[in-house]
Amino acid sequence: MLRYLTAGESHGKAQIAILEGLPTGLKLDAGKINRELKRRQAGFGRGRRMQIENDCAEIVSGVKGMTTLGSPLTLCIKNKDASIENLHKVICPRPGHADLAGLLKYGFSDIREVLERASARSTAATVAIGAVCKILLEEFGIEIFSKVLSVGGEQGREAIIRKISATIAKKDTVGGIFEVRAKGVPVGLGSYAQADRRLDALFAGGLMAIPGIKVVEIGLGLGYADKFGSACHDEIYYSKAAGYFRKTNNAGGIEGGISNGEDIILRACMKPISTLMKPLGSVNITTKSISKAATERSDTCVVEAAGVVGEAACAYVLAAAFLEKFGSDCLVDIKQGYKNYLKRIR
Ligand code: EPS
Repeated sequence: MLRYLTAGESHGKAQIAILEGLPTGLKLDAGKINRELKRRQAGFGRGRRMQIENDCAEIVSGVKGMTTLGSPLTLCIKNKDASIENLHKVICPRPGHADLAGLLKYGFSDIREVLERASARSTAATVAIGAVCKILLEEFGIEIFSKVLSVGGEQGREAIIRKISATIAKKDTVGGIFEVRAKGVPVGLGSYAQADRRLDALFAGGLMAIPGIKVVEIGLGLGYADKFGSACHDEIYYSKAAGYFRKTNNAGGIEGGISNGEDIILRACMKPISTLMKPLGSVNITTKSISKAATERSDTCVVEAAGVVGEAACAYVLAAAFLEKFGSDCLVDIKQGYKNYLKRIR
């Protein structure tokens, strides 16, 4: 079973990820992991923190000579801004953030104690895990991509940059929609047999767990609502050369909670970041008087970066489902089993 935990405060010493359940014999590539971390830091609309950090993962356990040992893999991304002990108190919760609910739930008197872990800085660890999962999936020809579909209702790179520039000028924030696609996924990952094994439910959970994500669509998604069945289900074809295939992919590569061999197509909507430089109304938690919400160094738009995190979340889901189906101890055995399976289903 593939599983992981992450740890780390936004301005603590580091972001940590422990990934357990990888097979032995997988050659990891530090360059590939760090390139994914760099992609997460990029995108127009990022804030000043990204000019400070230079995210880079140190592999602390689970490998010898960069080849996996089957033991827990620990990844450590050091924070350059590790100022947690010196940061000012936060007393006016930001609408849309975990600030107030977290404060009341955990019994704090300083919102700083909430926002340090609630921060999307933790997604650096998610991306490091996803990068390792991508390396595993690439051994089997599976690749994952993302792209920004819209920001603040605008489509196309130039219109999106104009929108984000206008948003920066207004001291506001803006969200949007990104798409994640996985190519080369074999038929048969996931299962209809139990709710927690359905591949669509696992993708939805993985994407929804990214801070700020409010909607997940699979394939045609909301587009199913106004269609007849005859107009949206993907007809089935067969050829000797290609095996079973479809000419359309409204299902987004999943039917009955199982991958059907077509590309996996997922979309997610991210809300605007809740730290506003022109803050909304709030309440001072010490005096209970009407106040403006706290302002913090933050980003204006992170939809592009969220797409990279979305790829990582989906890579983890696919890697876990793949290892569940084909075994998880030894890469050589998994490759043999995979070859036999592909032969059987032709
Ligand atoms: C982030 C780091 C944070 C924020 C952002 C994401 O850095 P700082 O708070 O020091 O400026 O830029 O966090 C949030 C959006 C949030 O809500 O906390 C990162 O590494 O992605």
